[in-house]
Amino acid sequence: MDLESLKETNVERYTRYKTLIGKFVEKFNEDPQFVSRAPGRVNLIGEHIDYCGYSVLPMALTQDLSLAVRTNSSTVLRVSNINSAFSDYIGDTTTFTINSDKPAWFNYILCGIKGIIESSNISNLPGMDIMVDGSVPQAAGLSSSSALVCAAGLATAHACNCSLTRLELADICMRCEHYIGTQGGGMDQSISFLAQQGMAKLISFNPLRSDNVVLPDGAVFVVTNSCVTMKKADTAHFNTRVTECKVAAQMLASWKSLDRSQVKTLGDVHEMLGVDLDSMVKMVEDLMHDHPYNVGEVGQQLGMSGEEVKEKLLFKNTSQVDSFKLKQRATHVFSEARRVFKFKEVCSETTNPLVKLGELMNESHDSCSRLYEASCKELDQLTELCRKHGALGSRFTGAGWGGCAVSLVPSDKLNSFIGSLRTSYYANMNDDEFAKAVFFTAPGGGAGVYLQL
Ligand code: A2G
Repeated sequence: MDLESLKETNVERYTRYKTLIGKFVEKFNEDPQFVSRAPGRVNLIGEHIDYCGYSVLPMALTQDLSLAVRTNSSTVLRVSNINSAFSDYIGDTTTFTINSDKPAWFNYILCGIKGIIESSNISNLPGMDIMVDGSVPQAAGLSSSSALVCAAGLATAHACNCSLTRLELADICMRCEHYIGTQGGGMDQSISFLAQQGMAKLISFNPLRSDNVVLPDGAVFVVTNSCVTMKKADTAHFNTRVTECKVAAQMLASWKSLDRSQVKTLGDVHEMLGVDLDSMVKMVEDLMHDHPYNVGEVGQQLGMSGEEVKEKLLFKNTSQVDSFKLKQRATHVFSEARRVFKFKEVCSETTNPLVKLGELMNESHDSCSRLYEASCKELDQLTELCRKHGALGSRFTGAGWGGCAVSLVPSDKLNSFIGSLRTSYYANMNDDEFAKAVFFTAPGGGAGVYLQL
């Protein structure tokens, strides 16, 4: 699509891009050749299960990360952000390195570029000048970082004329974000590429696919920011949970005498046993004890020394972890996977689906908070308030430990819901801040490129 056609279809985005282009010209003294954009997402249900191989159910936001881009005749890579709080980056497309110890914002762009270089065997990537504008709230669980990876991956693919499908781009970007160090699943990058306007998506993995989910009428999904910021890559919380799930999968495989070399995720164990999810929940209940496992106990069961457990099952930033709540984490994963399928089923029911969807969302929050310990007191308080003020269901969305909640609110209660939150959780905010912290959007479309003609 060319940029000018946006004037007809999306004047707000068109105006925003005109400003972005203006900033590009100010910085680099030339027009950009194109703008690549990738949306953030709100996950409706299916939290912390994508990296265990299970399907999740997000929708894309209309907010996105947008990059104005021009290739240059050298190999110099210059990245700038219209928000001056983000420092400039200057590097070289042939020699740049990604810092995963304390990743600065532009490292997510480098991940996207590296992903395309490696997957498409590009040896002569030109230099690029890039100006970034983000409208996804940051460190809020709405996937602003993955949107940046995806927009950069798409820009690089476009700059190099690589013809890749959306599925291929999603697959490349979900892998290359691992260069940053967090071992996430592929939900964020997949919905960013595979989203379709007006649809939520059931995203499934191995192989990656997406199925449309039409959300029922009569209610809206409202996003509310807890205002507790959470940068996944800055703490070991996220990778600790990934580790616990990996260890739980190995332990279950060992108890069930499966070939452990074939088992990477809890989903693998499930698939190899060929039973249903109810049976998996029951199996965890029967086989695992409530108190945490330690490296010694894990090693004993798996026939490994403590050092081997650390080497084979832990990540760089979880190497000190010696307490694994395997029963709680595995119970969350299998029961959450069951809730995702139920949610999709209920979406197509005609009789009163909203109440059931709300219940599933509440159960999901409870499980994420109590069993997975990925919530925080502000998110627990906020979801509680949302229910009190009329939401049929409310849960945190994204990685957790801060960030946003998503609530299912009947349309006829929307005004009173927003009004009550304004005077309770958000009483200390001004109107501008409140408008950014609480919003609802219809499902947005996926990533794309606009040409500057
Ligand atoms: O937490 C993050 O958003 C993860 N994304 C995503 O894959 C998923 O695991 C989610 C929790 O459900 C990244 O790590 C990029």
